[in-house]
Amino acid sequence: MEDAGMKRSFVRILAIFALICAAAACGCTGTTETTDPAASAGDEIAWNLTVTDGTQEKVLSFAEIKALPAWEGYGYAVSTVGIKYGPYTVKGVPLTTLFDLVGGFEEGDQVGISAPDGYYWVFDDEQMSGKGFVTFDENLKEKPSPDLTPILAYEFNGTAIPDGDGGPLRIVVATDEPGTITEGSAWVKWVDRIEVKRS
Ligand SMILES: Nc1nc2c(c(=O)[nH]1)N[C@H]1C(S)=C(S)[C@@H](COP(=O)(O)O)O[C@H]1N2
Ligand SMILES: [Mo]
Repeated sequence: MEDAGMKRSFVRILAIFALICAAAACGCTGTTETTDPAASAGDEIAWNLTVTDGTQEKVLSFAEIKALPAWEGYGYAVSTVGIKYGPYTVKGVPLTTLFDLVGGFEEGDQVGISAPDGYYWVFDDEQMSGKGFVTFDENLKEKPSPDLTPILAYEFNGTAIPDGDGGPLRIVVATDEPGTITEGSAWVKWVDRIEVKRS
């Protein structure tokens, strides 16, 4: 009798746990929520970023990245299949700030961003100055681009970026004002290497 009752509540707990896991894995609402206090504190996150220009190389810890001058704005992306992610408030470090650590970024240079899953994305110098991106309004109608800032983000909506959303470090093509959607393909997840390719 008591055994059956315990079994039932165990099954119920398992079912709730499975639901939570499914919701976390899905992430289809595009909102970011984390209640993990360690994740919001953020500084203990074990992750290294390599910044290089092929000659000089700097390896930065997550805490060292958070100690750099921060940039805050908005991010809103659309995937190739039309799923919208965001809008988020985003916080991170402009890529140009990172390049100051390895001799700066100059006209004609390009930027290669890599992640451990093998994804690789390139920004040209026009994009590094915030231009030359395709942008959309909330109805996914193409609209003229405001000035954009490619950043290495470590917070969405005031909390650490969960792994499922590409954290702890994700590229965001960010804006000063909400309401502009950028192409998700440039929002590299799990960034671990950023390279300036000298012209
Ligand atoms: N590391 C990494 N980042 C990535 C990708 C990827 O496969 N690996 N896919 C990109 C693409 S094509 C899109 S549209 C967005 C959102 O992809 P998702 O819907 O698979 O999360 O992440 C981008 N960042
Ligand atoms: Mo995509």
